[in-house]
Order: sequence, then structure tokens, then C-alpha cells
Amino acid sequence: MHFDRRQLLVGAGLVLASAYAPRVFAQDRTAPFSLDPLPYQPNALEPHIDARTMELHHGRHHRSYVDNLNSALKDHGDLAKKPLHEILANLDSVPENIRRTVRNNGGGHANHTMFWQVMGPQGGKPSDELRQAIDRDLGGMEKMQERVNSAGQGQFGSGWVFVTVDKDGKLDVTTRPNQDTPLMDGQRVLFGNDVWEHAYYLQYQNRRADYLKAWWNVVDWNRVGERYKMAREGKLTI
Ligand code: MN3
Repeated sequence: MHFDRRQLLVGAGLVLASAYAPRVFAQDRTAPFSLDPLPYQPNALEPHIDARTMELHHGRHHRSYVDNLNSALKDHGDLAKKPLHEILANLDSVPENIRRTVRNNGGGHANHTMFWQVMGPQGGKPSDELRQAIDRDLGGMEKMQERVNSAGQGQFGSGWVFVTVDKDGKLDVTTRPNQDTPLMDGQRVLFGNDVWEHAYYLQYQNRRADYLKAWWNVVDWNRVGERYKMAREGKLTI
């Protein structure tokens, strides 16, 4: 049987489209928040991220952010009616006695919800639209990776490195300490990497640079592309 290149690409596209049926994003939920299951097996990202790290990171660390956030909000019915991105963008209006808890754990919930979504065992390639934005705003794939790696490496202590996207689709690279997120400044996160030691220490020990480099192997560009499209449509929240 003979296939030309175009037929092969169309065929591959169909397979990918079915494998990547839109996932329900935890976008606009309100409290009590819940921990969604990992969208793949804990060992799916090996050899780049080991299963034990994934189990602990998702099942213990992320779960504790969700539990702590819910318990902080449980006597604040007004806040509990707001979606997470709105709470995070208006931390000044969160009562002072729970503000730090909401900042740390609400940020942690938003950051990790994004994090699991943008990784996967089948990385794919950025969509044409996203690729053009990466070329235009970040100097291409290679330069973007260098910039993200170097920002992630330069984040002292715990934190995150993010690629943000604005409503015009413009991309930028930024970092935040702890569980802070650009959502707290009303921005949107296209994707990002967790540089807390809990994200890599079992496998990489203190070699954060090796983890940052290896992480690109598990970025799911199909998912990132979906998020880019949602951002352009004003539908991306967390
Ligand atoms: Mn983490």
C-alpha cells in the first residue's frame, strides 16, 4: 500500500486528534476545590521524571495545597463562590487572617493544575500559530528553552518559571518565588515548570539544570497549543 507524505500527515493528525480529545480543564470551578487525577500514569514521564516523584508531587504536595485552600475558605462563603483565578488576582480583598494561606495554597493549586496539563508522554510539536509566536516573541524554540532554563536555574530557592501569554497572544518568560503565579498580577500562564526541589530531587538531587533540560522531553505541545488557543479566545483562566 502506498501513502504519500500528505496522507501520512493527515493520518497522524487524526490519530493525534483522537488521542488528544479535549480534556476538561479545571478552569472555573469554585470551592471546595478538588484534586483531579493525573491525566496519565505516574510512570508515563519516565525516564525524565520518575514515577515516585510524580506520585508524591501530585498525591501529597498538590493534595495538601487543595486541602489547605479549602480549609482556609470554608468559613468565607463569599470567596468560596469565586473561581480561583479571580481570588488570586484580588488577594488584597482576601481577609488578612487567611491571605497568606490562600496565596500559598491557592497559588499551589493553580500552578500544579496547569503543570500536570502541560506535560504528557506524547510531546508533539507546537501548532503553527504557537510556533510563530515563539519565533516572534522569544526568538525561536531553542532560544526560548535556553531562556526558560536559565530563568529557572536563576530562581533562588523554591519557585516557578513561566511562559506567559497576553490577550494578543504575546509571550514572555518570567519567574515567581514560592507558589506565586502571574495570575496574581492578572496575567495568564501558557505553561511553566516547577523548580521546587520536590519536583526533581529524588531523581536529580541538586542538579536542577539537568532537570530543566530534561523537562522539555515531557512538555505536551498539543496541550500547550490548546492553552494558547484558549488564551487567544479569552477562555484561559488557570
Ligand atoms: Mn510542586
